[in-house]
Amino acid sequence: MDEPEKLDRIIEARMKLKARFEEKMKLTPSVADDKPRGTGAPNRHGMPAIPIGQTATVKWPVLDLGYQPNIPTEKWRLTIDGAVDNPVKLTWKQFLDLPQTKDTSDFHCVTTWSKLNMPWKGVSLLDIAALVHPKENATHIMCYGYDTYSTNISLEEALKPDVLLVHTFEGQPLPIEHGGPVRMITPQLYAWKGSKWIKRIEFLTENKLGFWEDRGYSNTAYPWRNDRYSD
Ligand SMILES: Nc1nc2c(c(=O)[nH]1)N[C@H]1C(S)=C(S)[C@@H](COP(=O)(O)O)O[C@H]1N2
Ligand SMILES: [Mo]
Repeated sequence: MDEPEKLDRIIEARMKLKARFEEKMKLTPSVADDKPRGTGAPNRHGMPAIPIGQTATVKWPVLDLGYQPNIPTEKWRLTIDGAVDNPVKLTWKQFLDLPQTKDTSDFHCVTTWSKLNMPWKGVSLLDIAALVHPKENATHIMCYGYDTYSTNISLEEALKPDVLLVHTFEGQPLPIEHGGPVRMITPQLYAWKGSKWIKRIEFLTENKLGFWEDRGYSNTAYPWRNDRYSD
């Protein structure tokens, strides 16, 4: 298959997926709440810049499980499988050959710091999904890190256009301590939903709990609802 044709297919699949999840996305709290909790000027989704209980930082703290895997790009692979028609295992080159997206977004850690206006570059999860074709009954994903981390997200959150698998921050390769060579970001949810050192994305037909979700953190993680822990 030649490259323009491949790109056309991804774009067509992307539009279909967008249409399939559009209504559900519009109803998610981080865009739909009419009384979001927080302070500061509205962000691009109409939510206050600083969610309730958060403080803006300039520094970028590092959080991990006490181990930072070092994966050279020649050895790096990203598996995308589960409830999909076309499972893939991407090499670094194949990953960089996918459509690239630049975006500037905010990062809200559940430990109460927020870092605003972070310039990223990477591949949108929507384009990854367009490549693998989720089955009609797929509802969630589980993301796995090279450090044994895992975290679950619903598809109406994961397929939002600002959810990216980033390899570049401020024009430089993403540092290892922040999850390089590639991590996920979820600007509309607490940042634990974005796996650093991402290794595998599994599409699921029912929700499962990831590492922190299994230890009392919220399934849904909505910053403007102070939705930190499960009830
Ligand atoms: N693989 C992996 N991803 C992870 C974590 C982790 O320990 N391992 N920590 C999460 C948490 S709790 C947060 S707040 C962010 C922190 O990202 P940072 O260290 O780049 O600030 O990554 C999330 N993703
Ligand atoms: Mo966190």
